[in-house]
Order: sequence, then C-alpha cells, then structure tokens
Amino acid sequence: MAKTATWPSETGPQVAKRHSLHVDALIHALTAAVGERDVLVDDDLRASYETDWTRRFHGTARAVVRPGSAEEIAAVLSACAEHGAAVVPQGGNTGMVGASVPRGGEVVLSLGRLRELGEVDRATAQVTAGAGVTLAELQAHARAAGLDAGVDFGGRDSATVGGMVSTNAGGIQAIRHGTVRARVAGLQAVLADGSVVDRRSGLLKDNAGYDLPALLVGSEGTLGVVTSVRWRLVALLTARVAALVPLGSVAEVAAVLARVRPALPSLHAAELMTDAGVQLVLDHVAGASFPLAARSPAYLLLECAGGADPADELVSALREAGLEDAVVADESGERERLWRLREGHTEALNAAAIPHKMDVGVPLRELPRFAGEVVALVERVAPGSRTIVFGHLGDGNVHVNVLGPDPDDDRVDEAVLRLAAGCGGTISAEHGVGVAKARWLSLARSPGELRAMRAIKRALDPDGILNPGAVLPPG
Ligand code: 2HG
Ligand code: ZN
Repeated sequence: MAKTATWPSETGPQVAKRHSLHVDALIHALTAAVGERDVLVDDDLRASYETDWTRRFHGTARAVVRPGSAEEIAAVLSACAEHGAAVVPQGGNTGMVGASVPRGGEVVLSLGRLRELGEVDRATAQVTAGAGVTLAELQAHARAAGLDAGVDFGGRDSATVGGMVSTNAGGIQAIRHGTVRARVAGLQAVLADGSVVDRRSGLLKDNAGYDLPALLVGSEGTLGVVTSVRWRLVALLTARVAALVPLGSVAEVAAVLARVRPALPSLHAAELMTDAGVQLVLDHVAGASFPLAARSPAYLLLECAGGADPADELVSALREAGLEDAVVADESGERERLWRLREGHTEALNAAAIPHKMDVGVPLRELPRFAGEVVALVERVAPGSRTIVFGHLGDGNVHVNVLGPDPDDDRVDEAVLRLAAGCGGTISAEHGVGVAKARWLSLARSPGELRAMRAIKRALDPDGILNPGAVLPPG
C-alpha cells in the first residue's frame, strides 16, 4: 500500500512515462471497481465536478468515479490507496469552502448514484436515505408520510443527504430543530481501509462504546465516506406565517429578536438581512420584489410554523413589541415572496462576482459589535470592495460575503475570521472548514483539540487519502 496520497513530484521523460502507466493502472482498477460507464476521464465529462458553487474553488481531477454501492466505494478506496491517489468525496457539489472539489490530481468520488429512499417508519419517525438523495426529495418523501425532514435551506434541490451529514449542515430551521447532527439516528459509511460501518438500526439509545457515526458527522469527508443515513424526521407543521420587520440597524434586529422570541413558541426561522443585500437580490434575481413602501437599513425575517395557524401568535408578539411596520404573510404566495428576498442572496452574489464567503458564528450578545466593525474592517483591508451581511440570526450565524478582492487574495477572509474569533465566535458556523479555512482552524480550536483531531485522522486514515487539505491545517 502506498504511503502517501500525493502524486510523485519527479519530472522528466522516463518519469512521465511511468506516471502515465501509473495513471492507467489506477483507471484500470477504478474501472474494475465500478464499471467503465462510471469512471469519467474526459475533460468535458469531469468539468461539472471540478468547480464548486462559488466558482472560487476548482481543480483538475484525475478521474471522477460514480460508485453505486458501499461495496463499490470500498473497492474504489482500496484502489486509490494502492495507487497513492487521494480521494475527494462529493455530494450535490453545493459546498462553499472548497472541500468537495479537487485541488489537483485527486479522484472525485461522486455519491449521486446512492439514491435509496426507504419506506418512512411512522412509529419511530425515521427513514433510511442514500447519500445521493437530495434534500428536496427527502422533504417530499417525508411530507407524503405526514412528517418532515427537519432541515431546510436554499440549495434543497441540489444538496444531498451525504453532503449535509458530512458537513453537519445548518439552514433556516436550525433555530427549531438543531443542525443536521440532530437528524442522524445512525449511518453507514466506508472507512479508508475499506471497512463498512453500518449503524442504521435506528436505535436512539445505543451506548455501546465510542460513537463513530457522531464523529463522521461534520468531518467533511476526511474520516470516512457517508453512504446512507438513518434520518430522524420531525412533525409536519403545515400552517406557516412569515413577517418582514424593517429596522434601523443589525444591532436593533438582534435586540428585537430577544424581545419577541419568548412570545413565539412556534418560531421556525429568524433571519437577518441588510438593505445592501436586499438591493443586490432585487438587482439580480428574477421575480424578486420588495413588499414595503419604504426601505430600511436592516430587516428581520421571522417565520412561525405549527399544526394550528400561528398568525395570531406572531401578530400579537409584533404588536406588543411595537413593530407596527412589519409585513405579515401567509401561504397565499406572499410568504414565498418574502423568502425569495432572503434565499435569493446566494444567487445574487454569484451573479455579481466571485464572492469571498465567510460563514462565521458570533454569540448574539456580540453581534452588534461584530456587525458594527466588519464593514469598516473589510474596507480597510480591501478598499472599494462590497460587503454583504446576512444570515441565520437566531443561531448567531452570519454570512459575510465580500465582492471585489481577487479570488486568490485571502487577506479579507483572514481579517473577518479573526474578528469573529475575537468576538468569541467561530470561523465556521455551517459551511464547514474545507480547504478555505483550514489555515485558521486554530482561531476556533485549542492546541489540545487540534492534537486530538490529528490523532483521530491518523488512526482512521493513516495514508491520508481522504480529502487531504480539508479541515486540518497542513503540518
Ligand atoms: C444561506 O444561508 C446559505 O443562504 C448560503 O448558507 C450563504 O451564500 C451564502 O453565503
Ligand atoms: Zn446559511
């Protein structure tokens, strides 16, 4: 078995020849593992797997492999280990931190063919879903059985179960249901040595030793490949009402949430937008429109959901807080109009430029300080750039997007991550560390934690073939 996952760095005609024989041997082994149809080597066939959603992260893959089962994945990992090839697992390729695209020469392991979707077990409120099932498909399947997935976000049509679990995705309902970690009753995964871990019994109480599935959640493909998940569903709340509250500043938005939250037991989402972001959406997203007569510097978007109509609860909470300017919208289509303003942010940012995305978390009490400083800080580091701040206010999860700096210039990323850490926050609230933030992991984790993480990585992936460069900083 090869000892490293890097490609030989020697050059010269003889080595080049050896190199291509080596490649052929790898391709041959991959083809033996999954069949010729699912080993993509041509440039045009690989292209869509090689660039992430932001377009900031991209690289050339040696091949894209599309296995159809855990057993085939085990065979692919063995082949890659034998030939010293690194592997980048990929789900719906909606990642934003460069963790699911190649950096140069890796094999991309696309999990899109793992599309098993079992019958919903209504008694346990669980279902088994393959890594390649999209969030929208999981939601539709759960809703047809009178339950719901308990997670939602704008990328629902592309993001997959495997990717969501591997990144511990968050989204707009985390304020109510927690992050994806809370949805995982168990999972099946293939480890670097080819062993298949299968813990999909669905037992909520199972304290037999270390919890490997828990370790794999959020490990971004660096410890194992998640192939199937026993998913915990939630009650289906069909009555929904949203409100857009115009406010004077981000600090005011945070203060208003603190005032209304105790009066909103049905609170389902609490999102932050600024007028700069809203304007960007209005400029770039087809069908977006603004529902109020006047614009404000910042907005709080609230949504309540229940079995019974939560409109009265929301309206009286807003009234008691003196928020008479809010627009309240139910299922009539107006609710979707409000959400379009929020969910259109990513599309609008992508249309405007290649954004620098800093998905940070800040304790709510520090949010006014963070928001007060971040725009001026970015302006100092990258004069003339545009900073758009929005996010999942209830979770202290702020998406800072900067338009302007060169994609390779990461000074602005570092400055924003340091500011978040200085406010007692984290460098990654939901998108993960990936390759984008690996260098700054020590801002959010202690030396002791980093040592323990490295020890875990060495134990589970001694040859370093799984997503090298993601999560853990080099060295
Ligand atoms: C969201 O909350 C996503 O809409 C994407 O996490 C955030 O585009 C972003 O920065
Ligand atoms: Zn988000």
